[in-house]
Amino acid sequence: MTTILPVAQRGEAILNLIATPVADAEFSSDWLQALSNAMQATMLDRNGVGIAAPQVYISKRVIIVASRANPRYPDAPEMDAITMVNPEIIQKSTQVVLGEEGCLSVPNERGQVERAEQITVEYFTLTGAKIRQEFSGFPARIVQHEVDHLDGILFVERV
Ligand code: K2U
Ligand code: ZN
Repeated sequence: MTTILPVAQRGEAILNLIATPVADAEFSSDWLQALSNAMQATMLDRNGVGIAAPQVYISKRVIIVASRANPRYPDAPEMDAITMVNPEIIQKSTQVVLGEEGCLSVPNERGQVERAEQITVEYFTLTGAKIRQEFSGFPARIVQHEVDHLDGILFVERV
C-alpha cells in the first residue's frame, strides 16, 4: 500500500534541525525500507525531483534524488530514484552554476541558487553498502538541495 506523507512547510521547526544519522541497527530494516518507499511516493505525488526525510517530519539523514526532465530543466537526465542514507558531499567543484530551484516545503516560490557544478557524494544504501558517486549538472543540484535539508537549510536562505 502506498503511503503519502504530510510535507512540512517553511516555518516549521523540524525543517531547521540538523537531522540525526541513521544508526547501524536501522540498515536492512523494514522501517528504513518503508520510510524510503513513503518518501518516494510523497515526492512523486508532489511532482518533486528530490525529497529529504525532515520534509516528512522524520529528522534522519535520508534523501531521495530523482532527476527527470521538467519545464525548468528540459534536458535534465532521467535517472532511477536513488535513496541515500547518511550522505556526505566529500568534494565540490570550484566551478559554480546559477539555477532555478523550488521546494516542496516552500510552495509558490522559485529562486536562482548558486551550486557547485560537480560534486562527489559518499552515502550508504538501505542495506548499508557504502557508495561513492560523482554527480554534475541538475542531479548535483538536487543532491546539494537535499543535503541542505538535512542541515536545516532551505534554498530561500541561499537566494
Ligand atoms: O527538496 C525538495 O523540496 C524537492 C525539490 C527539489 C529541487 C532540487 C533542485 C532544484 C529544484 C528542486 C522539488 O523537486 S521542487 C519542484 C521542482 C521540480 C523540478 C524543477 C524545479 C522544482
Ligand atoms: Zn526542498
